[in-house]
Amino acid sequence: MELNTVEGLTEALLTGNRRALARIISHIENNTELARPLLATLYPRAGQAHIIGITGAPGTGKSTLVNVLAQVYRQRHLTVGIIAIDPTSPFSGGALLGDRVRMRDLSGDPGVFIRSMATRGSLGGLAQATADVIMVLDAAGFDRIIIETVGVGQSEVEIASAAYTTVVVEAPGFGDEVQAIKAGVLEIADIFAVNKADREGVDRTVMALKMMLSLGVPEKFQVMHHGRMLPVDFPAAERSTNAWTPPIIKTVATSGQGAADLVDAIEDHRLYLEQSGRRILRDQLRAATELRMILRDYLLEELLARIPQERLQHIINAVARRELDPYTAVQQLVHAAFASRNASSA
Ligand SMILES: Nc1nc2c(ncn2[C@@H]2O[C@H](COP(=O)(O)OP(=O)(O)O)[C@@H](O)[C@H]2O)c(=O)[nH]1
Ligand SMILES: [Mg+2]
Repeated sequence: MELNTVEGLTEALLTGNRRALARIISHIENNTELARPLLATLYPRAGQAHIIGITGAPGTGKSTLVNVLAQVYRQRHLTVGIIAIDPTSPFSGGALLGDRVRMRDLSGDPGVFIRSMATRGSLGGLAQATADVIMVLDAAGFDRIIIETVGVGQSEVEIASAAYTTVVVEAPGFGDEVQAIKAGVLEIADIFAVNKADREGVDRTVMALKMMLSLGVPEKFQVMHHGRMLPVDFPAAERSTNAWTPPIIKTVATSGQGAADLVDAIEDHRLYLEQSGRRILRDQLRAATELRMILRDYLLEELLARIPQERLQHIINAVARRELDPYTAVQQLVHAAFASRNASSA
């Protein structure tokens, strides 16, 4: 099959060709000429996968946990796509941590596809590239897609918002604090995994989480700040029934203990989203997030393309010398971009 045309690649992808999958992802990562036509062709084919975000502080055991989760899903005859954003994730070389005998099952299994995303490029670029790769894996027919991110900052929250179910991983041994509070990812948790349950202090971590949950955690949508990008009734609809309390699951990723319970919790949440109608709301949230990301990049690019380099440099210098404040500068830049547009179209 021709693997250098949009049609050829798409056809091959849909019949399970892994080489086509890898090539399509490369086109997207390198933003080649084929990237946009491929994305446009594949977009209607996606929408079936359940997307799971795994986030938490470095060292809590996310990568190890993702490996065992994938194994449980494989035992249940579901296919799994894995995307690791954390550059330190031990996926890439196939050399996995933990119990190597158990882990061996993943490599060479055609029902598993693992991809590490480089953190090069702008952060917004990474979030967008990740969303695109998720979509491609979805179109390729993977039943479950797992994304591992380190829970710090807006970019990770954006990446996590691509997930239907977000698992926040905690571990004892980081002091008494719950790491998720520090990282600002508490609000996006649908499920808590307290990993390293073989370690001392696990019950204290569980207690701390329970206490926080009893204080009431705002729901996912409330931290996203989409404002006008969301349908007006979105928050009201999400708030109307608050039937999901994030469960706390103890796991030992290195032995696989608790992994089946965690998968059960993820599947419960998946059913909950579907039966309560919230999957549709989350689709809207995902669409809003994605549109916002694309729009932001697109508008910035368009704007910069319309402003002469010397003019931009002039404004930058003025801001640097504090002759101009950055807000007024932006106003001037936007005005200049529109003015040049009107001039050229006249
Ligand atoms: N004792 C113990 N160690 C674990 C467990 N899960 C992961 N680890 C270890 O913790 C370290 C960090 O794991 P990793 O999965 O890379 O964490 P990540 O940074 O969150 O992806 C590795 O040495 C793992 O072997 C666990 O349940 N118990
Ligand atoms: Mg990792």
